[in-house]
Amino acid sequence: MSSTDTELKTRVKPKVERPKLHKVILLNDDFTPRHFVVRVLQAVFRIGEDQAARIMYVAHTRGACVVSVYPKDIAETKADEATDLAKEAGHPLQFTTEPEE
Ligand code: TYC
Repeated sequence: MSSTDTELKTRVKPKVERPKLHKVILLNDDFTPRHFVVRVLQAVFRIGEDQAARIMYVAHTRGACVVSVYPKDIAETKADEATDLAKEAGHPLQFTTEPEE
């Protein structure tokens, strides 16, 4: 391959951009019991108890915490699933999503 070929190749933009990942964010509230938050994190995001407890505590003390990142549709489905589980149990716990920078 000549150096000209190499130069051309490195300048070509990929045809398909990698889709942006989206963050699922856990929001604090004053009412949802801590143990319930931990259970929901474990069930919906497949996180172990220790890590779930750490994420819950960060949200509890700072107001919010990133739980994980996923492709947009999966992030939105998981955020809705987790928020719905809480709603069904009568808790105001909420999860939101936002694109990663
Ligand atoms: N702040 C809640 C309480 O004191 C517990 C809690 C933690 C709720 C994290 C939501 O994302 C949350 N019972």
